Amino acid sequence: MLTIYSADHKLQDGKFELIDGQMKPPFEKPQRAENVLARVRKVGLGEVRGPDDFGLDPVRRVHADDYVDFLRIAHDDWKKDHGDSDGLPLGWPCRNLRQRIPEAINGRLGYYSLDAGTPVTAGTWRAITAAANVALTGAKALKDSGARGVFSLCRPPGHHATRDQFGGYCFFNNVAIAAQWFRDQGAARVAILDVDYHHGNGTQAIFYDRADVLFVSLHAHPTQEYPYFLGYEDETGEGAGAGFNLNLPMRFGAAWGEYSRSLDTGLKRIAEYKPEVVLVSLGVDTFKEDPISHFKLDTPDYTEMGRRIAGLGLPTHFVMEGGYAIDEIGVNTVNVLTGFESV
Ligand code: SS9
Ligand code: ZN
Repeated sequence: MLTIYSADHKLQDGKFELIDGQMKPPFEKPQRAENVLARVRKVGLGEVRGPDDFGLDPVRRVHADDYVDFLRIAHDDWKKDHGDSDGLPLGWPCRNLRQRIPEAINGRLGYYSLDAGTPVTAGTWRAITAAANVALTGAKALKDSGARGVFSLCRPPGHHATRDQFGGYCFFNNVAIAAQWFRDQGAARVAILDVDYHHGNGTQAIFYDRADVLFVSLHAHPTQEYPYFLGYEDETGEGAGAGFNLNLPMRFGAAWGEYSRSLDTGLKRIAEYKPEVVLVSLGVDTFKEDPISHFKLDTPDYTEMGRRIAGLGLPTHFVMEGGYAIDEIGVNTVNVLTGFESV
């Protein structure tokens, strides 16, 4: 399987995230992608290729112009007020406040974000444009080559990013940008399967009122876990998109038995939909040793996950999302890909 990778991901290297009342070194760090890449090479998965530059047009098909323009200058503006540190918001336009864009960078960071766990650094812009290009290059390679599967080793991840908000370590929604690109290239129906431990709130929100992109997500129940305010069972789509959103939340402690039944339910829905292409938001933070998660998947389960996804028999674009157990992120991620190829 072809892998797309850019070393520019290393430019997203935050000093701290605010988590559980403490400033901690970020869990979302460069070594994650390096360990996945090392495993891709070790098992001889296939060629590793750098991204092409697609420019910002395909990004703007998913994200608001003002949000894209904000991200481009956010750290420069932060630096003017606060010096060289990472930018983090600490106040949001919540209930009983106005939805206005203030002048101050602190206020704009709040307006355009979901949480204070996602540092905006000097290198963020270059890293996130590279990640979007990695996803787009993978999409194009899948379409042009007629291969069964392609792996876009995106970092930072993307599935929490909405049309105009960053958070959950995500800035540009890489999988949504790639899905929209397939649509714009003529694919009538596109399905996204999100197997990251966290609900893909950004991806869901972007496509919620559309029938041309089916979103299916398996995740920790939002009543217990981040992002807390989206990802419930009763969110099934609206307007033209009614019936084209499927959330399969599971409580803390879910292991392969329960997880695989949800996976089969999700895959059945995707098969009924008859998409021309499937995108997989591939997070492996469902792993039993993940430091921020509470599911119990084990390393061989990822191989079986790949096999079951291959059972769809559809062109499949794997897009990297989360996974924070640094020592096992490589083997778990690549097991999904080799499992897929083994069928
Ligand atoms: C957990 C805080 C989680 C955000 C996690 C984002 C994961 C992206 N107590 N913070 S895949
Ligand atoms: Zn996650």
